[in-house]
Amino acid sequence: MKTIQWFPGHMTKAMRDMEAKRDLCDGIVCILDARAPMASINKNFKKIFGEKPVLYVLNKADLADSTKVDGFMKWFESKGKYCVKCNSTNPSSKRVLLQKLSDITKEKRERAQAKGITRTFRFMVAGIPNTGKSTMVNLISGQKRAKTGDKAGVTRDVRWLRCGEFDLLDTPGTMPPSFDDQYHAKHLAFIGSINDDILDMDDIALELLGELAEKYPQMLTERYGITDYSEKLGMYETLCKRRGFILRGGEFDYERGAKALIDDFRKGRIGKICLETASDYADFTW
Ligand SMILES: Nc1nc2c(ncn2[C@@H]2O[C@H](COP(=O)(O)OP(=O)(O)OP(=O)(O)O)[C@@H](O)[C@H]2O)c(=O)[nH]1
Ligand SMILES: [Mg+2]
Repeated sequence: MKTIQWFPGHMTKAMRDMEAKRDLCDGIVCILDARAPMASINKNFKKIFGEKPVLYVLNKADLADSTKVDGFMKWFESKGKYCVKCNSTNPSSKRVLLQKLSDITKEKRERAQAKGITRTFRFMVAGIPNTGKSTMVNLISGQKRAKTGDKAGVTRDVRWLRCGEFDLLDTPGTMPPSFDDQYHAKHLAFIGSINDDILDMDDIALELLGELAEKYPQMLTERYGITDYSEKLGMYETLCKRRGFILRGGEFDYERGAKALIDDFRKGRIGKICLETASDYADFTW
């Protein structure tokens, strides 16, 4: 497979802006994708977040395998981190998120109240591209003020948005400048956090089939009639056959097959999936 690398110029500027705004903030909301929580931790965030309290949000939990997501919730908590799982497209998540932000700012609020001051609290909303940062800011603000979209790199500049008691800084999705491990880079490609234009979608589809065959084989059987998992290309061809992706002349239409598979995965049509397991990350630090 071709090595995945992607670090567009606007991310350098975004990370500089984020670091400059950090000291204005009472905390950070770090949005992760619940389908690949560890791949969505950008180790460079440590420098940007400094010592501020961080709330880790396992977003898109509606698309993810809840047992594994709960495993990660426990994992974050065991490391002394604030954590919540959420679906930012569902209005009922607003209350849960606000409660967490209130918990994190409790002491500061009480101190301000003791002095008779009413103040707002500032949070920077950070994360890799396409994890739902702008969607979450809109959810909390109760209005569609930040632009959202189902591809990586929609937000281009940092922007403050007043959300009741909180001021939230929506930020562009940012990546580490290079991926030190391609296993996690692949997960980012699967979930749509890397611009599809720089990816070889055939490659990505084959890799996704390989990983699903290992972790969720039954789902491949149910959706695509795949029962022989021994070969990625064989699975790809079964998928194309099942969906009628055959070109004139009888060749498989791999391009349509790849697009269908990746789209099905991203929209949750294959099933509720989490590609990572908390117990594999016992020694993980960042
Ligand atoms: N199913 C589901 N979809 C979500 C959720 N949160 C966001 N989305 C969708 O994910 C896509 C990306 O959302 P954005 O809010 O634009 O993501 P972002 O992190 O701001 O992306 P960038 O600005 O590109 O970094 C959109 O199509 C959203 O509707 C969620 O919790 N569940
Ligand atoms: Mg955005």
